[in-house]
Order: sequence, then structure tokens, then C-alpha cells
Amino acid sequence: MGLFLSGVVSILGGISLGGFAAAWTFLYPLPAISGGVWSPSVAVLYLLGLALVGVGFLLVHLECARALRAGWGGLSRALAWPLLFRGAQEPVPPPTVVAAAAVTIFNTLGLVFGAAVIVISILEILLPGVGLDPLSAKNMIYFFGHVFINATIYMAVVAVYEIVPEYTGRPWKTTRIFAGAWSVVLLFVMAVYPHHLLQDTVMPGWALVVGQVLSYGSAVPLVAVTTFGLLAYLYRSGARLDLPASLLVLGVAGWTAGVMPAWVDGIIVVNKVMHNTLWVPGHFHMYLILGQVAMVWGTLLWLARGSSGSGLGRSDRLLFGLYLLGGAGLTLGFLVAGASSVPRRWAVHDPAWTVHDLPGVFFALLILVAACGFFAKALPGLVAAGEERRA
Ligand SMILES: [Cu+2]
Repeated sequence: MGLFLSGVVSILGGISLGGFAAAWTFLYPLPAISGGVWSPSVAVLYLLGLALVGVGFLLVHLECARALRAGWGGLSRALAWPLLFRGAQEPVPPPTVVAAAAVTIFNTLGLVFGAAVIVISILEILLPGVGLDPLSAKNMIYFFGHVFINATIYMAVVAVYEIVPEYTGRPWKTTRIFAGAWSVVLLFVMAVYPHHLLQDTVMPGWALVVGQVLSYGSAVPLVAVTTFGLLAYLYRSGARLDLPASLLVLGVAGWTAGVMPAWVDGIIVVNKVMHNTLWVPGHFHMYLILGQVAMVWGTLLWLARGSSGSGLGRSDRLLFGLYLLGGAGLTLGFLVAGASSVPRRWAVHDPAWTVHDLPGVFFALLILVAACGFFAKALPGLVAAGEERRA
């Protein structure tokens, strides 16, 4: 936690006080050669912050790996491989263990590549001439970034596996298909990252083809298993969904929907036209606001709620509706703008583009209002839980 927080402070300081503007992609050699916009020491501060956050997460994953080994006798057993390959395992690990094992492995690798490229970038600033092949650097950065953002959503899904059974009364089971889907994800999530580099004509053609083809195979099994699993568990279960459970269900729906525009953009011929438009922010905002962040809100509200089984009250319906309307409006607005060729990553917009921007601002405000409402609902429960712990 200390490493993470000090890293965040460095990153925020580098951006808001130092004016660092090379974005999360910190593409080599941009941090070192800013054209006078920010000083080299600010670039070091930002990169150091990233490294601290990365080391903090690495420790979390190493601790997770230790616990999985201690509890399940090894990572392959935690991945339910005896069940997957031989049809037998006693006891079968719960879905959370399978997911945690997969994420632990691939995100540890992602973090190691990220840490390596960050350290070399810092060295390049301090000792110019260290020399780093820019294409290798870009590959390492996108491997790290792609793997990390996938890890955040794959760990958020754990909340659905753990909390939804409380409402349906049906425990979420690790089946052979479930274990298989997670093992496919474990391999494919790492192999598909070149889909971020489809516009780099200097990349070897085979790597880009792998990026395109495996992108179809990467998310499909997991999304299918989780979405169909959720529908099957909910069907005729008599579950009375309250606000936390509704947000978790929305999270799976938004994740599934948000993956669709990414598949479209993962096709090389489409990517050439669409990748530098607002289509891409449309994809990842949908996947995050209506997917991962909805699951995080659901988990927070579930932790903070008093008695269970209260159903959806009037204010719950209102807040949920605002969040859904705001999220859908904002992200569909991005997609429409992208489909109309409005470019992304521009600080200033041409007057013709603001047609799409204005409704986007309105929908973003709805999300903010709903988020304040969620927080206000969660606060009393969190305070009470804190007092209980102290007593
Ligand atoms: Cu990706």
C-alpha cells in the first residue's frame, strides 16, 4: 500500500506540477526528449512513480502465489488442471482460486516486462546513450499495459463469482469448461497484445496476424463462460437483486458489450481506419464504466450494506438508472464520434467535432451524480463497519 500510494503521488506530481505529458504510454524516447515541455527530472519522477506502483502490485501477486501454493499445493492445481486434463480433482478449487492463479501468473510476467522498460527508460534519461531499440520498448510497454488492464477486469469478475451466489442460493462451481476457459485466457491474454500495434508497419507481419486472430479467441471463452454462467445461475433462482447485485450483473453485461467494439477494432483492415478515432475510447470506457467499475461499485455497496434481501428501493432504481443511462450515453457517443472519424488524443477539438462532445458531457455528469449517490449510500455502512472493527 505504501509503495502504491507513494507511486501515485509521484505520478500525479509529475503530471500536475511538472507538466509531464507523455501519457501512460511514456513511449521511448518521448519522456527523455520533451522539446522543453517538461524537464528530465519530471520524467524520472513520473517513471519512478510507475515503477513504485508496479513493485507494489508485484508484491501483491507474489503473496497471492505463495497463498495459492500453500493452500492448493501448486499453481497448476489452483488452475484446476487435474480436473481439466484428467477429469479428477479433490477438492476442486473454487472459481476465485482459478481466476486468481491465472491472473497471478500473467500479471507477474506483465509487471516484469513493464519494470524492465521503465528502468531502462530512467537510465536513458540519467545516462544518455544507454540505447534502447524503440520498437522493442514499445512492444514491452504495450505488453505490460495490455496485460495489466486485463488483469484488473479479470480480478473484478471474482466479485461476481463470490457475491452473486449469495443471491441465487447456487454456489458458482468450477466445471471443466470453466477451468478450460481460464487456461485459454492465461495463454492468449499474453499472446494477443500485438493488436495494439496493428498500425506499426515495421512490426513483423506474422505478429500482427497473431494479434488479430488470437484476439477473437482470447476474450470469447471467458466472456461466454461467465455470461452464460451468470444467466444460468440467475434463471428461475428467485434471486431478489438489490443495488449491489444489480451493479454486478450490469458489470458482466457491460463487459460483454464493451468487448464487441474492441473485436471490430482488432481487425487489421478496420484498425487502419478506426484506431486513431474516438471509437477506441468508446470501447474501453464501455468496458470499464459499465463493466469493471460497475463491479467495483457493486462490491463496495455489498460490503457496506446492512441487511440483505431488501430488494431495489426507489432511490436505488434512480441511481442505477442514472449510472446506466450516463454510461451508455457517454460510451455510445464516443462510438458514434469514432464512426464519424473524429480523432482521439486531441487536446483541442474542431468545432465540427463538438456535436458529439456536448451530449457526452451531459451523460458524463449523470455518471458523476450517480457515483456521488453510490458513495453516499456506502458511507454509513463503511463507517459502521470501521467502528465495529475498532470495538
Ligand atoms: Cu489489448
